[in-house]
Amino acid sequence: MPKPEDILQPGDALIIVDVQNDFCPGGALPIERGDEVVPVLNRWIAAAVAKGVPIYASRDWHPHRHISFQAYGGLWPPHCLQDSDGARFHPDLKLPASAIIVTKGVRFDQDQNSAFDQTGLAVPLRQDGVKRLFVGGLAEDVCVLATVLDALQEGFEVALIVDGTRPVTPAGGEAARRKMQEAGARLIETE
Ligand code: VGL
Ligand code: ZN
Repeated sequence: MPKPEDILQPGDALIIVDVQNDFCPGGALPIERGDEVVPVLNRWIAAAVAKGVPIYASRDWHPHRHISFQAYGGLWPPHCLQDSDGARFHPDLKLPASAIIVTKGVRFDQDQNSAFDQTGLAVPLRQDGVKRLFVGGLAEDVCVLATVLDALQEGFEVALIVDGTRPVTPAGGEAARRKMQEAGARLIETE
């Protein structure tokens, strides 16, 4: 299987979705084996740094009264509260200082699962001439799915890092993978 350093080239960007404590075992909305994406994505991060490929890391960053929380009509327990430990990136994720943080989920009136949803993320990517995106993180069937579909809609070539993502449920993960592939994403495995 190919290595990240053999894949990444100028014109690419690495998009790391929501690798935050609350989505890992022990967190408020834990994804089974969610922490296993960290060593995989660290290899992609190292390769991106070596190749001068920009790294974007999104984070879910909710106010206490967020519409996605069960108490306010949503699906989820409270998670990724702004400035909380749960909202921090996983401590082993080796993001360089040059990584660009994309904050989402701050609106009171709607959720923003996609890193592109009202963040303007496509703007710096286009300014940098980025054509191909490599996407991994959490969760495969929620925010990774939404991000990949939006990225394709925005006209980017998109590859899902299959071993660098985990779903909330196995069935959800399978359905999400199928949707991403049908929408035109490439599925790549590096481990
Ligand atoms: C996510 C559920 C709720 C995600 C965010 O990052 O996939 N999932 N909020
Ligand atoms: Zn959320």
